[in-house]
Amino acid sequence: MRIRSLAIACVPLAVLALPAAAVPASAAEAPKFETVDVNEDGLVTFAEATDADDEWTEEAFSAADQDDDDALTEEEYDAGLKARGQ
Ligand SMILES: [Ca+2]
Ligand SMILES: [Ca+2]
Repeated sequence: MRIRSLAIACVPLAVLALPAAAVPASAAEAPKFETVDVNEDGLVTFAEATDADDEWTEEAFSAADQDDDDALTEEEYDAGLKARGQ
């Protein structure tokens, strides 16, 4: 009885784990602007970007930072993700 209920408890976990394992890392969606902007000042700094998403490089960040203020607005961030192929 005890073993059987344990087996039943494991089924939902196995089902949940499957879709995540089936998605290749490269196809994972980049985090949203609101998620990345941890201090909610409406700008994403390089530190915030790389903390949330290690795909950001300094080059990609600089290219996305259209006005060179070392921070990305939501528009700049989204454009930067598109430039990266996301
Ligand atoms: Ca911020
Ligand atoms: Ca900027």
